[in-house]
Amino acid sequence: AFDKLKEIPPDAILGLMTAYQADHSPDKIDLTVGVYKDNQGNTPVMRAVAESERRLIETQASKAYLPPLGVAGFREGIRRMVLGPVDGTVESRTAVIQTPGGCGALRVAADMYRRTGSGDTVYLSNPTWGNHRGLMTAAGLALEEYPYYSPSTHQLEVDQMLDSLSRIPPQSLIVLQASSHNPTGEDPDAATWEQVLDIIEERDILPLFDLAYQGLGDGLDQDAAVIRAAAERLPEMFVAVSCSKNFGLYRERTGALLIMGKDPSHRKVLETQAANVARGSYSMSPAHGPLIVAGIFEDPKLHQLWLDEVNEMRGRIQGLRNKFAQALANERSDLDFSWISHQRGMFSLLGLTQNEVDTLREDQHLYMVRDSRINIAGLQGATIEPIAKAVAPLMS
Ligand code: PLP
Ligand code: TYF
Repeated sequence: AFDKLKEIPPDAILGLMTAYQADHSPDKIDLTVGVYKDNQGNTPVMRAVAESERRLIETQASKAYLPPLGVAGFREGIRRMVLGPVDGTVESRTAVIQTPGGCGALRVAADMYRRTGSGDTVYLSNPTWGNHRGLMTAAGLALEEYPYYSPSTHQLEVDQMLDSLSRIPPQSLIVLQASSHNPTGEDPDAATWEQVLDIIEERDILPLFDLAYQGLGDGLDQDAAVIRAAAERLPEMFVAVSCSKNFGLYRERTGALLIMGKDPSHRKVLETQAANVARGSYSMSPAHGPLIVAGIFEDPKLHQLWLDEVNEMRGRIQGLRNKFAQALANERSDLDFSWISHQRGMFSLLGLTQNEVDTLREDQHLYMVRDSRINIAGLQGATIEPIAKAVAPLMS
């Protein structure tokens, strides 16, 4: 049977990470995979996470199975982190299941959508994160795109997006990145989000909000603002939450799926369906990460430490954006680079061709994703200027 299978090339992003690791040049620079890095290029374990994990290991008496929906303190804490201080109705309408990372949540959502029988198509932004396509296709959904951003003008394509959304068939599924859009760094402003929600409500479209960078854009509350607005006015939605970036728990595979139904009586149905989808593949989600997160949510001092660390990460990213924009402007007084400062989160698209990206990698050991996405957190005080000098001549 296995001889019928063909080798598959590595993931476009993770493959470059491997290529970078194999490069022996002392000058190599990694702006590929979206992990937060400090000024030394390290991705340290967050202090609040290390302390919570230490306590967990000291006190944990068993590794026996937990209930299928996951750790109660984690589920409750995530609901509050995402929805904020909501009124009891929204809370009682919202099912929460712990998932293996944000990817696990996206896949469970896609499988659940299939089960509703409402449709077989999902709408993704153009461009979007490559994994969205794989995850949605694996669930049996057909892919469609809506216009989102033009890498050549560095602008959101608002009119084209709204026009396209207003023609999506009712009950379709749409993936919306709530903030710090991957790969563009460009998010709709509040007024544009309102227009998007108007269309979604009017046309009875089912939104799947992807929330992978909460806290790293404008702030924990601001980054979930569109989700909170949607919770106030829409009957149904999914939210796929990742703790990979804002808790630095990447490899622990920590996330959650929120499923908001029309009224509280649906919640049990949604929870049992989600648990059943999970049982059909990985049975239940790993609990180490969620127990660490619950330990942070439940201790006011650790919670504050974590908030401070998230704020520090966000501040560093924003500082790097400003410095990088300035360094580029020093090279090219003919261009306006303010878009790099006003974009949010870890990523921006430089707008280079694949050939240019390949040449930078081969000749200068500067690694970025082939669509010219850079990880802003991968910039360092000492590398900003050489990077600006390498890429500025190619930009427009
Ligand atoms: N969605 C987006 C847009 C992402 O960039 C990521 C990032 O890694 C995820 C979801 C989920 O990641 P994970 O499954 O590692 O939590
Ligand atoms: O976009 C990124 O770099 C992150 C990490 O298959 C990532 O979201 C990249 C590729 C992948 C899984 C995670």
